[in-house]
Amino acid sequence: MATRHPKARTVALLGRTGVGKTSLLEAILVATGSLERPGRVADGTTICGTDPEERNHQSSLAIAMAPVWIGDDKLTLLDTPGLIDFYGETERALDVADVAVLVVHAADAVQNDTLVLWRMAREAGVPVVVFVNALDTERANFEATLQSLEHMVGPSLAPVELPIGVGAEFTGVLDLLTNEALRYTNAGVEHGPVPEGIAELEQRVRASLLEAIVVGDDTLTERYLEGDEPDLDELETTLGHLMADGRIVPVVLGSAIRGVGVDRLISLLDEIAESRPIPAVEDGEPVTLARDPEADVVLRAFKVIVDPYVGRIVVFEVVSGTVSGDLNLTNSRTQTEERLHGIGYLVGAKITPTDRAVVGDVIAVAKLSHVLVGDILTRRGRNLQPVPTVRRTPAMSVAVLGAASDDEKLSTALHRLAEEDTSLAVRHDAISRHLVIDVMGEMHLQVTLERLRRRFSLSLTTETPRVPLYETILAPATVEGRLKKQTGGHGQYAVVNVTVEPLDPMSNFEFVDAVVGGAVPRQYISAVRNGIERAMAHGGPNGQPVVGLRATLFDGKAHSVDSSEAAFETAGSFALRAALEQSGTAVLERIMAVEAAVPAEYLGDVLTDLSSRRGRVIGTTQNDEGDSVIVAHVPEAELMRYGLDLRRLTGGRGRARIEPHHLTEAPKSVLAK
Ligand SMILES: Nc1nc2c(ncn2[C@@H]2O[C@H](COP(=O)(O)OP(=O)(O)OP(=O)(O)O)[C@@H](O)[C@H]2O)c(=O)[nH]1
Ligand SMILES: [Mg+2]
Repeated sequence: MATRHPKARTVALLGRTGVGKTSLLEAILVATGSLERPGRVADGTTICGTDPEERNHQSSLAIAMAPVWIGDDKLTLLDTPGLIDFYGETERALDVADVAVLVVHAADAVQNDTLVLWRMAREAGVPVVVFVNALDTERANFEATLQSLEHMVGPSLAPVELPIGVGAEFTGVLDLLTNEALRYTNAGVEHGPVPEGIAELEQRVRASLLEAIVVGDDTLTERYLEGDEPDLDELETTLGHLMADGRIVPVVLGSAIRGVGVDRLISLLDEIAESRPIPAVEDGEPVTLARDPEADVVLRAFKVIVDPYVGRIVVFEVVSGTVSGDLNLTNSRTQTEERLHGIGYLVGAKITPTDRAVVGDVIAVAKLSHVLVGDILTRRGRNLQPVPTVRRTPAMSVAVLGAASDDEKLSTALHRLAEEDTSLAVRHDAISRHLVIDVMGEMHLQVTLERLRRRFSLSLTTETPRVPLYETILAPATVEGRLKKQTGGHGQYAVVNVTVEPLDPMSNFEFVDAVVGGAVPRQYISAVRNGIERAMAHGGPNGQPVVGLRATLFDGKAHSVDSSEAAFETAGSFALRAALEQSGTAVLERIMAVEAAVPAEYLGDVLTDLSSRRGRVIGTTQNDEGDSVIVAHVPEAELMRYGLDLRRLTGGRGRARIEPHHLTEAPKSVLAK
C-alpha cells in the first residue's frame, strides 16, 4: 500500500446570526466522538462559546475553533460570527479555509447577510457546501429554502439529500448518493430503503444529481450514457473534485440540536481532497505556494487570542512543510527570528500540545509577542510576503475618552485589542488629542467597550470625533520673524525674512532655502523650517492646522553669542504667524472620493442619500458582478457614519471605498459645528 501523508484541512462555518453554526460545531464534535454530550449556546457551555462577551450576547464574536478526526484525517473547524459587524473575522477564516459550510436556517429564505457571505466565500476562492439546519423547527420548509438558494447559487446547486419529515416529524435524511434512508434514533442511525411515498421524487432528484456529477469525468459520462451507474466511491470522488472547483455546490441538511445529518456533512467535507493553493508574494513577484509536506515550513498567522492564563496565543495555518519539535523561523515582515517552542492545537479556549503538524493543519503557539495576523513565518533568507488584504471600510469612527490619568493605559489596551480584533483600528487625533477608533458598527463598539471594561478595568465614554478642518493662506506675503530677548545671562536673538505663498492645499509643505552670504548661518536653516512647520501644525488664526504652502527663507540676521537653534525656530514660527495675519486664511474641509458598489435595486436610494450629504455624483457604471458603481465627491464631515448608513440602506450588500480627494473652502454651516 502506498504510504500517504495524513490529510489536514480547514473548514469555516459561515452563516448569518442564529442559524446554528456554534451548535453545529458542537454537534460535529459529538458525532465524531470528540465530545460525549453537546453543550448549549444558551447556557454558555459550548466548546466555541466560552468568551464572557459571547455568553452575554449569545452570539459568536470572533473566530473559535476545534479539530475533529476522521480516521487519520484531521479537520479544523472554524466557527465564525454571524453578526455583520464581525465579518472581518469571517474574512480571516476564509483566508485559510479549504472549504466553507454555509449554514442556512430551514425556516428562512435566503437573506442579505447570506448573500454577502456567499459572495465573500466566492471572492476568497473557497468552495462552499450548504447545510440547511434546523429542519426540526415548526416553520421549517426545505423546498422553499432550496428555491431561494437556487436563486442565489444558480444551476451548480445540487441537493445531495432530502429530508424525511419536517418539524416534530423530522427523523432523518434520504441519501441520494447511496439511495437509502437514514433514520436517527437514540440508539444510533438506522439504514433502510427509501420509503414508498417519496420514492418517485427521490428518483427524480437523484437522477439530476447523478447527471451533474458524471459530467465531471469523461469516462463516467460515457458509462452513464450507456446505462452503467457509477459506484458510490466513484461518485464521491468525482463529487469531491467538482466541489473543490466550485462546479457543484452540494446541499445537505439536518438539525444541529438533534444531531441529525451531521455525520453526513462530515463525510462530505472529508471528500475535499486537496488543500487550496495559497497566493503570496515572493521577491516581489506573485506566486502560488504549493501545499507540499516536504517543502520549507511556511506558516501564516490568521488569529491572535489573549488567554487570561496562557497569555498571547498566535494561531497559524501550516501552508507548507511539516512541523515537528522546536523550530526557529523568520518573520518575513519584521525580519526577526521567532522561536516556536511547543506547538499545540486549540479546542475552543484550551490548547492541547502536539508534536507534529502537517500541511493544512492549524497550530497554536504561545509566547510569540511580535507576530501579527497576516504575518508569514519561514526559513531565514526567504522573502515571502502575504498578498495585501483590502481592509473593510469602517462603519463609523468614535473618539474614546477615559480619565486623563488613564490615557497611556487606554492607548495600550486599545492597541492590544486591535491585535486580536483586526476589524478594530486605533488612531490618535493630533488636534483633539483624543484616541479615535474605527469600528464596524454599534454592536462592535459596544463589545469593544465591554472588553475594555472586563479585561483592562477601563470605563469609557465615547463621542463623535471632531471633523478635521484645515487652513490655508489666501495670498503671498513677505514678512519678518524677529526674536530679541535680553534676560540675565545669554540673550536670544534671531531674525528671519520669509516669503510665504499658497500651494494646492493637498500638496506637501515646501521649504526653500534662498539665503545668500550666510545671513542665516547654515546650522540654523533647518531650525527655521521646523519652527514654520510647528506653527502650521499648531494652527492658523481659526485654530485649524495649516496646509498647502511654500515658505522661502531669503534673508535674516544672527548674533555670534545670542543666536541658537531654539531662537531661530521661534523666529520661524513668528514669521509664519505674521504671514497668515497679513494675507488672511481660508478654512478648508476635505472632500472624499466615495466609490460605492451596490446591487442595482438600491441605486436610487443610495444616490438620494449621497445628495443629502452635499455629495456630487461624478458617474455611475456597472461592475462585473452586475452591481452599480457610483463615484461621488462628498465632504468628510458628512461621512462619519457612512459605512453604517450604507449598510442600512442596502441590507448589508453595499460596499464603499473612501479616499481623500481634495480640500475646498468649508461652508459656514460646517464652521459652526
Ligand atoms: N430547533 C433548533 N434550534 C437550533 C438548531 N441549531 C441551533 N439552534 C438554536 O438556535 C440558537 C442559535 O444557535 P447558535 O448555534 O448560537 O447560532 P450561530 O449561528 O452560532 O449564531 P451566531 O453566533 O450569532 O452567528 C440557539 O438557541 C440554538 O440552540 C437546530 O438545528 N434546531
Ligand atoms: Mg455562533
